[in-house]
Amino acid sequence: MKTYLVTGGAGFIGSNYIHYLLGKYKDVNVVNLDKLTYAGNLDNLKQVENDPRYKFVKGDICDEKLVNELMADADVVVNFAAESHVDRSIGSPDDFIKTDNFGAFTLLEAARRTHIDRFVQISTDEVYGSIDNGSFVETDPLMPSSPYSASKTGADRIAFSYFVTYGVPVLITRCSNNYGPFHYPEKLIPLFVTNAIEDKDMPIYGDGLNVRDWIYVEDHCDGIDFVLRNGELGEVYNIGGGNEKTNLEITDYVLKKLDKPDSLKIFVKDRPGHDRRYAIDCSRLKKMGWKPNYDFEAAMDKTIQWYVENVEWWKKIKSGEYMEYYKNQYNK
Ligand code: NAD
Ligand code: TDX
Repeated sequence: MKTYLVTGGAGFIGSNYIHYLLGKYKDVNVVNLDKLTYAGNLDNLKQVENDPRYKFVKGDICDEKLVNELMADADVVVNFAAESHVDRSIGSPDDFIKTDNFGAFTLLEAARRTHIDRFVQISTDEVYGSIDNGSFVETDPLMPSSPYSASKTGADRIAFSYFVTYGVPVLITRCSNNYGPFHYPEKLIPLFVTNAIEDKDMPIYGDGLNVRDWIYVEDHCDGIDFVLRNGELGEVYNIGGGNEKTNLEITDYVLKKLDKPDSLKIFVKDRPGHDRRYAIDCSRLKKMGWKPNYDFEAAMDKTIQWYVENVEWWKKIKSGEYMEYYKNQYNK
């Protein structure tokens, strides 16, 4: 029985990963360490909360004492915990530096003082920065351009340094943009889907021609699992969906699927320092035998349907603190 310490497991990808893990393997225990920031939501884990293999611990990855205690019983660490929204990092970067850097450092320090089998640092394709043509391979220079991506780059390289310097069994994954259930509705796809359902505006930044590569969240979880089992320690692995779309293409897809009018599209002020295009080359993982399973349109339809069927989940979020943030964001 392996014990996984999953940090940030109450967020979007972390909760999907816990469902994936408990669904796929019988012989795993999962300890979910999450601070429950605005983005952490225990509703995401209702289906597993009574599973005897699952335990939730409310706490901060920067809390050295707590992290040391939990690390002592862990075999595998998967660090999802982070401040994750680029727009918020532009408004107030401090928590990004604290959690994404000091938090990762605290976990790695604890890991080097005990024995663990694997430490997976969940990084992002944003660490490479923007690219107009072609795509980034794992050895390309890192040129992050937002406080979010810069703090994620710090964590990515701190993790690497703990492998080189102290022999912590680190693996690093850099994934592209995820979509799927339990995605906090401040990010493009869940925001636009839920706004369209409510006949509200879809605020497109700039000209809407920025490009992202989209991957269904379950494929990301599967990629992490593959890297954990087959990756070489100290190495970096790009995980991408191979579905490059402009933000306008995503918007039009959502409108068409929900049969909503074009008039919901509004063009708003651009995000400062808005990266034009993210693109990663995933041939390294492909050569090792891994590829995403989901087709983009099928997974998008499944995702849109999930938001249609789980109105209660996102309506609860789209109130209070969220609304304050949203109003300030677009000056509505
Ligand atoms: P999210 O914002 O939905 O979830 C983050 C979770 O971390 C929340 O549950 C939050 O409560 C928790 N958390 C924040 N600070 C914490 C702290 N100090 N201690 C403990 N828990 C804390 O984010 P997400 O979209 O699920 O992303 C998860 C990870 O994957 C992040 O590291 C992100 O950088 C990375 N990533 C995300 C994407 C994407 O498309 N969403 C793509 C590539 C990589
Ligand atoms: O209202 C919006 N209007 C808009 O045009 C929002 C929220 C976004 N956008 C644009 C900005 C981006 O070009 O859509 C694109 C996607 O935006 P986000 O959903 O905020 O994602 P992005 O900035 O690409 O970052 C995401 O992918 C990489 C995650 O939030 C990160 O955590 C991950 O590392």
